[in-house]
Amino acid sequence: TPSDLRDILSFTTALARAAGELILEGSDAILASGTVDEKKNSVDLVTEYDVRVEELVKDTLGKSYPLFKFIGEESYAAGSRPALTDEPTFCVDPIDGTTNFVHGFPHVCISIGLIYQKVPVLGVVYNPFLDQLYTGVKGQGAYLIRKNGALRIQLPLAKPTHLASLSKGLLGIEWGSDRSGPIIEAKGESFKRLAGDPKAGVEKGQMAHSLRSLGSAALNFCMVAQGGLDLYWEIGCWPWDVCAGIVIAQEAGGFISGSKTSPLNNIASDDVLAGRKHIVVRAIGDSETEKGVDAQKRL
Ligand code: LIP
Repeated sequence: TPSDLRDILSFTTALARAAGELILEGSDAILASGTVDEKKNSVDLVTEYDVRVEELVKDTLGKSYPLFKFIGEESYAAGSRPALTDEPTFCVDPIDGTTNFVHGFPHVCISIGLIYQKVPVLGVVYNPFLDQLYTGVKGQGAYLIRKNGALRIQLPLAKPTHLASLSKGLLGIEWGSDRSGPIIEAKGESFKRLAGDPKAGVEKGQMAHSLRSLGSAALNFCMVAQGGLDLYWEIGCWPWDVCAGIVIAQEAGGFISGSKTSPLNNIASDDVLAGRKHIVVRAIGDSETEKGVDAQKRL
């Protein structure tokens, strides 16, 4: 119920702040020691703090919500891979932006999402480095909470005239952790087109104002929610990357699309696009926006 969700929101918000403390402590330790491990390849990084933060979050949630299921990035890597069911399920990325974390680039967050009946219904994203706490609850709005107060975030509903097309946008893109030849070539082509399509004629202004890579999927969604990014597009997201951010962006009035419509339908990787609806439509085409498309073919 809405009141259950409000209770879970206060609980997960306090938990995100506690996790944030551990992330800050971990940052000092990791920058001093340089102890970083690789998962699938040399750009897919993990540290002992990814695991420690996930343990803290998983144990704390487990004590207060013993009947809820849990999907987490590090538990998944360790082999705990529960199927997504209709049961309430927490979906957690303990450190989203691990590469930033190990380099001391302060776009790093803990991302706690809740899925009910296979739909993301609650999201808490906290960046302890910049004191940015974003929350979203289905039907109850999205907020940015900082030391000096809470701000409801809501994208303007009207079509802004300054963004008549993708070409005038500030677009969030990510390099991801799969840098194999065909993937990086396809992405590179798309990025090149967005940065200045040679066929459209750069001189005619057919290019995005610029591209940004924040290095954290969750914070990309939050930046869309806040209006700082006009579009966020990534290929290869996992449920814990997107769950909380989807709720925050949607509750701020954003629109989400992807190759499976809901990235959570597929426990493996997926494409995701988030932005104001007319911008997502412009990116991938009217007829295909609702059902979702292979974003790589379009952008
Ligand atoms: C990362 C994302 C980042 C994306 C990477 C990865 P991690 O999560 O948030 O935006 O490009 O593929 O999923 O590994 O830092 O939790």
